[in-house]
Amino acid sequence: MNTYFPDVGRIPYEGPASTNPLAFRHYDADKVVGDQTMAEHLRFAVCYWHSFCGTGGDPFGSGTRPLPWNVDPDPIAQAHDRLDAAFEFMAKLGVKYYCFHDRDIAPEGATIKETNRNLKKIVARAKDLQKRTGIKLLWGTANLFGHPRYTYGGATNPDPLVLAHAASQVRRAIDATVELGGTGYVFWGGREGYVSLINTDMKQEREQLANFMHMAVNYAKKAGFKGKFFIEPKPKEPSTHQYDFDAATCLGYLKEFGLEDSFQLNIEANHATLATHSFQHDLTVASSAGMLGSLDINRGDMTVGWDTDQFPTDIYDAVWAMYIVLGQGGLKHGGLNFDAKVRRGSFDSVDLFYAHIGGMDAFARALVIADKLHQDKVFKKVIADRYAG
Ligand code: XUL
Ligand code: CO
Repeated sequence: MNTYFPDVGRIPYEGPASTNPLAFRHYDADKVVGDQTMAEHLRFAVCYWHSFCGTGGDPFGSGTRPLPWNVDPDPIAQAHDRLDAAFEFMAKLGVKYYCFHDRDIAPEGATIKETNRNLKKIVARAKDLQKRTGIKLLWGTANLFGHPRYTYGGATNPDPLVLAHAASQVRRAIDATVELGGTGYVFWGGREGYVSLINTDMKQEREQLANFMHMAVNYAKKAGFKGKFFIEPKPKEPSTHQYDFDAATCLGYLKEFGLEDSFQLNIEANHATLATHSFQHDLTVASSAGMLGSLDINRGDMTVGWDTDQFPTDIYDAVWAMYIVLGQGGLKHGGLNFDAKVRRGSFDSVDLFYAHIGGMDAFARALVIADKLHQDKVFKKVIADRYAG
């Protein structure tokens, strides 16, 4: 496997003094921190949609990334090429997990039957590549926001035919996740919300979404899913208001509809900040309720108000995240998924390596610092003293 990134080899660990941009300075996969290796603590996952489908385009301009794996005119051949590129990249980077939406890995066909067949074919190939490389699926999900049919939502759509389509799509995405051994399944509801309350029955939509989630849980049990469902909170974008607004809203929602035993939360840094919280805030809300399952580690730009999905480089944010993860004894079913994309100007294929190496180094360094903070018990003591009365 040396087709798409021929100029890059396996990324080595060279230590903090290295000036080689294609080497890790802090992420040393087998180094033991506390009771586990860095790889076991961090469980990094490469994000399929941004890394292998993202064109670099934005609302003001077209794509800039060449994406040589997305050029074959036959959509199935293209999906195969994309898988090959992803596994070559992950193996060279030394990341053990990945995450996808159904439509990132396999194209939609002319009919539902054809779409389902496409997904099955690609899943078989992914399974084979997983076996050959030892790379695993962290979580799967269904894209219920990209196709025009989902303009007014998937699970909350007022049209029963669209709702049925969404349900059948989630069923297949759960099958794919089970087949590939994923330990998580994510619900992120980009269009499960409203644009205007004038034409929205919020009570009906929230109930409809909960029924949908119950159906997914029941189906997954039958399909042999042994992992956890995760809700990924986000306040807005693309909807004006999303029902999965933030961690606290989602916890209340899960309780209100009796879903709290089957679900945990997947907290994303840039979603927390869009909700005018910090990453640390939403992680603490989830973790202190025993409901923190997984993390999407990116960051926003505090001077703009949208989801820029930048690679994480802020060491303070990363330390807090790892302090909270270590404090709850790790992530059983989840991991750290890079829901991040290279900037529009970073169109050289090597830039994808630089971006991941930077993010992995930031979190590896943060893990060591967070472990020391736990050992020193400085914050624990301050808090214990403060509440001693
Ligand atoms: C969108 C987002 C999603 C989810 C998966 O903001 O974060 O890509 O992570 O659907
Ligand atoms: Co995300």
